[in-house]
Amino acid sequence: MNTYFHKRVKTLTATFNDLITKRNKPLESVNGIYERYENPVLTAAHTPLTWRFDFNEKTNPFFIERFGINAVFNSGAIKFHNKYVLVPRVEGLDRKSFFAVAESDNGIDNFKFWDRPVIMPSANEPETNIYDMRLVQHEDGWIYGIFCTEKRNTTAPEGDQSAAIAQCGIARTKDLVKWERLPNLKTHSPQQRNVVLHAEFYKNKYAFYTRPQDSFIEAGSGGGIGFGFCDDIKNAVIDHEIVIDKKVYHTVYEAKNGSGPAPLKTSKGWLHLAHGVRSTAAGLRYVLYMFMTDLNDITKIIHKPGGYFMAPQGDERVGDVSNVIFTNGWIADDDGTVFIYYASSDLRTHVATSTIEKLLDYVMNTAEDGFTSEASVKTITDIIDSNLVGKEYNGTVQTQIQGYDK
Ligand code: M1P
Repeated sequence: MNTYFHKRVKTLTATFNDLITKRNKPLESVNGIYERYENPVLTAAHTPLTWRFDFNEKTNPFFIERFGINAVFNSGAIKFHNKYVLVPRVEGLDRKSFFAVAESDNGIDNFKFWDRPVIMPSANEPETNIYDMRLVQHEDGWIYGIFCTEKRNTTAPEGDQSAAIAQCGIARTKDLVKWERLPNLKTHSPQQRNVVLHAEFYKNKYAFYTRPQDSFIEAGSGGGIGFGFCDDIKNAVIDHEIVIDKKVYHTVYEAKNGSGPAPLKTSKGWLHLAHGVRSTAAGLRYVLYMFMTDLNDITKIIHKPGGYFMAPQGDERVGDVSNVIFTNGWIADDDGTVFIYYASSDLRTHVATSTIEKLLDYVMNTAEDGFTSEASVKTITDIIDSNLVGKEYNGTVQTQIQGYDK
């Protein structure tokens, strides 16, 4: 029992067990809105060895990896049977993504994958890749998985093997094991990504946040985060799509944006977490931002802080698609704690924690984007004025902070 094979099995198993039982510690929060954590909660290395290696010495004497995993990111999230459950986009070395379920007792560490990946039935149309599931416990009693389904654009010339079409896949389950695949969402947009199902009926209909787009990468005339509803989830057709949160010049959502997880209901309104994208000389930059919609009119934005809520930081900035932070999952506990699962640079999944109270304070009391440098200076001047004694600014250093007792 001391063969090369057995030594490798022992070493890799020990390393794997250390990783999946490692405690995660919160990092000091500077902005006071949320806390990041020391380690990612899921990475490629968290996927079970039994998925990747053949444990039979006869057929795999060198204990070679037979199916490599490249990345575990963009996780749907749900509290299920009292566990914090993530359904990430698991991407193999072959670039194909699939879904798998991982659970943790505390939501911040010790996430363990279930034994087998999700067997997602195919749609009645060709699809090559599936990813970015939004998990929603709908009031109709089903847990929905709303995700992106992608295939090659067969109208593109043979020489163009990148042109693709993205659409919204819909599946539902009661146990996260058996999934019933429903027909893909139909809208008038040639492409759809980042579609999210609202957890409640709206005007007795299923309501969707959409992201119409002209091509696979460009949102183009799609304009922003859209909204529409349909009568029948088993044949989901949105006839009329409106844009509720549009792209705006010189903001963090100038190039495109998209809903993150399904919005959270609070006493003040629906809290939304979304991603915004802008172009830079170094490529696209993806950050997260928040807004709130009205409890009665869920298409009406009533608060929207200026700027980003979270941006890639430190190691998060580097990955397969660098400078990206993306989210499609969060969990709100009954005590008000909110677990935000976000991915960095299309490689790994992290958690940040906050509370409903803090998020409401952030969303309702942070100044909106004034869309000019002058407006930004006005916002900061208002903060300074309320902080410092002596409202008349005469160029001297003012050190006394109003109301702060050292
Ligand atoms: O690569 C960054 C992200 O790009 C896409 O998001 P969007 O549709 O807004 O451009 C998605 O493919 C997402 O999975 C990916 O993380």
